Amino acid sequence: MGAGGLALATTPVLNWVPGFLKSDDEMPDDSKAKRYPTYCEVCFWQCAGWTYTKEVEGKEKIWKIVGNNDDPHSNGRFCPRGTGGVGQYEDEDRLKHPLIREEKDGKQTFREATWDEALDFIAKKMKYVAEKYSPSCVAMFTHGSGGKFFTTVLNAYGTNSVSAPSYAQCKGPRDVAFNETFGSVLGSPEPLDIRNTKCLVLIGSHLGENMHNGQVQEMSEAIDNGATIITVDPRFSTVASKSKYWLPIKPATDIALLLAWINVIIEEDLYDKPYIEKYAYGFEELKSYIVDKTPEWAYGITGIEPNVIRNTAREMGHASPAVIIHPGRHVTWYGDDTQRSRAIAILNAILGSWGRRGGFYNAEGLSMKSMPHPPFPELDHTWKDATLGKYKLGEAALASGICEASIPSPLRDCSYKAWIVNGTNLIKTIPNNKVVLEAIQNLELMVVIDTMPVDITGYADVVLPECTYLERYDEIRASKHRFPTLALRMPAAEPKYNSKPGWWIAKQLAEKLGLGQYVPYKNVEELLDWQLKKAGSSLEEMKKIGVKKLDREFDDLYFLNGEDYEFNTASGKIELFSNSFVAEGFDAFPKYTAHPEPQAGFYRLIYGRAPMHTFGRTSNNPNLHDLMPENKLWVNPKVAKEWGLKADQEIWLENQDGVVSTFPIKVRITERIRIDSVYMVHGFGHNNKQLTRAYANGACDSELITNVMLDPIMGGTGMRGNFVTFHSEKPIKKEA
Ligand SMILES: Nc1nc2c(c(=O)[nH]1)N[C@H]1C(S)=C(S)[C@@H](COP(=O)(O)OP(=O)(O)OC[C@H]3O[C@@H](n4cnc5c(=O)[nH]c(N)nc54)[C@H](O)[C@@H]3O)O[C@H]1N2
Ligand SMILES: Nc1nc2c(c(=O)[nH]1)N[C@H]1C(S)=C(S)[C@@H](COP(=O)(O)OP(=O)(O)OC[C@H]3O[C@@H](n4cnc5c(=O)[nH]c(N)nc54)[C@H](O)[C@@H]3O)O[C@H]1N2
Ligand code: SF4
Ligand SMILES: [Mo]
Repeated sequence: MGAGGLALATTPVLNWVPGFLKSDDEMPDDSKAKRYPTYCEVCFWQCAGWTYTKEVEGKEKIWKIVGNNDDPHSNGRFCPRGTGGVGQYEDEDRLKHPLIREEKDGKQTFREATWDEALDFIAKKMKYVAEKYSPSCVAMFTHGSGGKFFTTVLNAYGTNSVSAPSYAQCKGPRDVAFNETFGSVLGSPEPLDIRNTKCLVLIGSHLGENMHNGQVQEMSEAIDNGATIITVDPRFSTVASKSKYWLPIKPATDIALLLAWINVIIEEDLYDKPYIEKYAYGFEELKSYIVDKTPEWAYGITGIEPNVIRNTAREMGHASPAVIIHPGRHVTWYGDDTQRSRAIAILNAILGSWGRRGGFYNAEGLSMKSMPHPPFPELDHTWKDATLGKYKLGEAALASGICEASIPSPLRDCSYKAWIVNGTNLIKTIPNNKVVLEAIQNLELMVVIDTMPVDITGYADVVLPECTYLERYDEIRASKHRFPTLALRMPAAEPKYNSKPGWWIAKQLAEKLGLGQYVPYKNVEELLDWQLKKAGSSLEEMKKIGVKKLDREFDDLYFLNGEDYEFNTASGKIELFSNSFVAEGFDAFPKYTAHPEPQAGFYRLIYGRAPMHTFGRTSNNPNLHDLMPENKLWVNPKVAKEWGLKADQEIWLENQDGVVSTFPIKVRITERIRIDSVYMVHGFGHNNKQLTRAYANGACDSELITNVMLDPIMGGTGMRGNFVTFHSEKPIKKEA
């Protein structure tokens, strides 16, 4: 297949974002190159692209990956991590064979096993757990594509306890808040009309470091078109440097700022009156509630001056309805996160941005059909039982909740006995890993399906090496966007070593469990072709085009002027006042509550992303490791001076509970961080020596996050209430 016709779509100025493919001349032009459609697995944005191969010494080799022009997630260009994805395939530290834990001379080791042996072992143990306890005592954790194959097997076996860290450790509070307000959980990609917006407000969202591709590109387009960017962040983030206003807020006080903005917008009549009259419920109550939440009140809490609060509110009001207060993504910060997200939802509502051009559009997608199979068995316990009746407004299983419910307790008549962990490194992902470790000690079986030897693989009874996304077929990506799209991932190379694709592993396991009728296809090609034909395409067509754009069913991307609309909420309206919160004993409107502050000599530990890495999953990737081998601790110059810290000096961190970082971290002295906080990128400080590049490089934020502030509404794990102090030499570790 030739490689012509790859001119880039519109090209916003992206030179402030490191590493994006910049122009056609970086595209493959070798006429001998073959290309295979894929979508990226380096992060969860799932950009669609092409994997190119070329012949080297008579053998076809993976060469490079570029974006697919028809794909709205990538618009034809990949971020540096996606471009570096070839490194996942090439990484010689990858998991190579199935492994079974065994005890030899009193020592625990892993031995290599065949696939048959490993899967027989798992099926036997799962049958035993089903008989001795119940199939519903098996839980799965999964993050990333491929999860559906395993979920089907588990549903057929008799459990629905399937959870992802992208809920209670990431966007759960936002999902609940937006669902209660607008009757929608937003999803991914978020339906934000950023390219048409006149004003974008970022509360912590650090786009440009958070590299969610389409959003970064659209923000650049909006900036080029003169949109106002307002960034609220205790740190001068990359996007703060592109913003008209940077509000260096005191951490943990955003709710006060949001309420003051609502105050100004209502008091100064800047809200969208006809919209509110037509669509909203509870405006008068809101108006009385915010009377005293003035900019002067918020100033004392947030440190943001009243005139700045007023001016930024006016910017939003004048841009309305083409304004977006970004709902954020990783929002589990301080335990009152659902309420902070509610404040964001309410602010968007009064500005009339929901359903409007330059605000939130109405996304449309398609769901893939399942091949007919027998009904799933009845469940004697569900994931909801894990939380003992708490968090009724939550809509998905909590990964942290399942961990807790795996530790036997008199409060429960059943605890989880076995875990299947697919593509999530729970030890570094769920805060307070003491609970995770205690849960694991109580399991009768833990199976880990991963591509790399990470923390969690070290605790498994059986490790199953999945091949990388470049070596496999996977589920069809059928995401919602301005129009529905389908995207295919197919292998561009044979699986290396003795690794296998997830779909194959799941199907084998189903058959060994006697559940073959739930996976009624010979191979994944047959399944995908069947699904694609139901959706108006075929495997053959998708292999050629990679991405198929479908027409919208309805022409309703935005509301028409004055259109009647019923929201999917209890009142059928946008709920400014939340009756369901009140019914569950929570405040109808978001309330600011003060959070603990660091003691003298301690600094709030905040963390975030870097453009060239995704969590800990890329730190050993040979391409990306070279771009950023370790993280550094951002320290304000005043603090550095007080402590006598020098640039690049290695220090150890100790948190409020006496937990000391395993590895030291280098100091980066910069004005770009407030004096009450320090900052590091998450995903470094790996403990597994088999990660030959990533081991011991930088420090790990997760181990210092021992204080978890639980969100009472949905169980999210607030992680930013931890404080650290510095040691220039490694202190003797205290018992925490
Ligand atoms: N390159 C890259 N991009 C990614 C990822 C990745 O691993 N790498 N991961 C993806 C995923 S899964 C997610 S969920 C998103 C997360 O990305 P975002 O949703 O953008 O994450 P946040 O936690 O909002 O962003 C961290 C920012 O919050 C600031 N901050 C800390 N405390 C406060 C506070 O109290 N108030 C305010 N206003 N700001 C504060 C920090 O200084 C930092 O700049 O990124 C996605 N994109
Ligand atoms: N301390 C701290 N904790 C956090 C965050 C933070 O910023 N700081 N962020 C939170 C957020 S927003 C999120 S979304 C979660 C993310 O949590 P996770 O998704 O658990 O994050 P990763 O560290 O990327 O772990 C992914 C695992 O998947 C493996 N993997 C990669 N590709 C494949 C594949 O193709 N197949 C399989 N089977 N495995 C694969 C990787 O090797 C790695 O072990 O973490 C949350 N937890
Ligand atoms: S944003 Fe980057 S890493 Fe994420 S899916 Fe797209 S190209 Fe891959
Ligand atoms: Mo996330």
